[in-house]
Amino acid sequence: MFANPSSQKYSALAALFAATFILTSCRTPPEALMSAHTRETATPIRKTAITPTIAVIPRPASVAFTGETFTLTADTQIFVEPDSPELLAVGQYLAERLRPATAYPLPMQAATGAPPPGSIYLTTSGSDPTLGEEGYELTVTPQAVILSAPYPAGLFWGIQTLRQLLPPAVESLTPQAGPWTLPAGTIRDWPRFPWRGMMLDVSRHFFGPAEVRRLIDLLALYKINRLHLHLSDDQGWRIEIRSWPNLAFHGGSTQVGGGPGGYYTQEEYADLIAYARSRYIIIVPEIDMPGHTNAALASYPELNCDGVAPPLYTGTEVGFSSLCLEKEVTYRFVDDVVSEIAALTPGPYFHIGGDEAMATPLPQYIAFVERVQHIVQSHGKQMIGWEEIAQASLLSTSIAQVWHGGMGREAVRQGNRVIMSPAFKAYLDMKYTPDTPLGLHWAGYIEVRDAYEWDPATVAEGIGEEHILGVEAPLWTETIQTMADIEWMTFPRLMGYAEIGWSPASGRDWEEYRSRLGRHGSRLEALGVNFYRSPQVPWE
Ligand code: TNX
Repeated sequence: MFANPSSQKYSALAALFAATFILTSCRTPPEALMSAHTRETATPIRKTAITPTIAVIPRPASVAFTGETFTLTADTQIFVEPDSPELLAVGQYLAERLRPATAYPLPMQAATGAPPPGSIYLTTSGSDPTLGEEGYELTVTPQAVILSAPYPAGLFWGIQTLRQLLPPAVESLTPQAGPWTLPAGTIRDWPRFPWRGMMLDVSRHFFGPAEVRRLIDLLALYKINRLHLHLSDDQGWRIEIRSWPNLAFHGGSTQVGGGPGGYYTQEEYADLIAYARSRYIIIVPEIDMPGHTNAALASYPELNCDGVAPPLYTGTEVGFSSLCLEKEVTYRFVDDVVSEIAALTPGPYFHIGGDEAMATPLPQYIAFVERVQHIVQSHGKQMIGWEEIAQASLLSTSIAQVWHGGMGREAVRQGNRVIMSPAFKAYLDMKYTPDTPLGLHWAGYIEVRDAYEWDPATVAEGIGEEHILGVEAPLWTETIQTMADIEWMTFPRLMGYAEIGWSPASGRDWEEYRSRLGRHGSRLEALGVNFYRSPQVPWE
């Protein structure tokens, strides 16, 4: 781990760690490591399963604790490698998470020599490249905490593990009693899938930037790395488009139930993107088309085949609206919208919706998706669409989001990758039980156990591990009106989806998970999360 010459200056510290742990070879590929960690070896490492006091979610790929501890004190300092603004930002993020509850100063600085005993040290140089883009290694001894990763994203996810190794009270925003003790040992960890997402429908009910930022912070704690924003639907258009201003002014002026709605200005949207990026989360913007477009049709009469703008819609039916696919103005509209949003979005994806186009004839639908696919590509983005898009001929870079399965197979047959969001397992708007006051139940009831006990690689016939980019849990908001509602439907089910997306499939077990999840009750409380206290979970 410290063999790289560029990390020579930390060799004293490295020797200290080498004395405590004999680490698995840096070159060992992740798959081999998984089996290595289930074998008994002759090393002095005391390997245990996650010990009763450790409750990291998602479960790390490999864990070995020594039984010793490291304790944060008023003298603890955070060091990062010099010369990297990104690492400094990650170090700053860690300091900001730990300062309120500990009330320690936790000064953060670039290290120019071996960090003194008692420090936390974040580094990318000399790290194990086989950990990949998001993997990390966290080494804790009684003397120091060393977090190392090939890329800053791995350090960021490692920090989430570090947070979860500390007592739950560390999440509090007011000073709490310590001691702030971490278990000593080594965690080597990397994700199973590159896509671990949540979708928030801000169209049926609008949620402002402050609410989205809070959600982003909660997603980060569980290593969720995509936030898909459903920015338009029949009930509301939620992003300013300068070349078509009435979309937001008129189309964004209401929501389900007739409330005032709202929209993000381009500046607010760009700020959200930057905020998410600082949490290593990519925002995926969705403009749903050609159906789910009443808000746009109401804002511009020329987008309608009969040239007449319908009234705004505040109900919850689906499948009644369609852009007029015979008119050229429709494609100019799509090009302008994609162009403006793509310019604001550094992430590589643009989601075109494409679901439930019941008011569009199928041949026209197919031609539309194929044309829009090229528009999206011309603005430098990869197209994503709900699985219905697989009826069209897809470019190899396009991605289908599976929600019922049938057409997802068609995407796979074409050689395209899929994101798994099976409604009966992964829809956050489904009620937990018949008694859940919020939500729908057309795809069934999804208790915490149902949300956890499934696997993306076996849930849909004909779709296997090699076709899957990852998992995403959508929260449709027909019945969701407040941040408290979002939290109630999202937590704790999202933690299960996070684990399905991140942790190795082997060894995933409900009984073990539910006791680990139970230990997150007080952490969620410290964060002020309004979560569903499922009777299936032994909450602490
Ligand atoms: C189906 S799933 C929809 C949404 C609804 C949701 C409610 C999908 C791609 N479309 O328009 O909000 O059901 O659960």
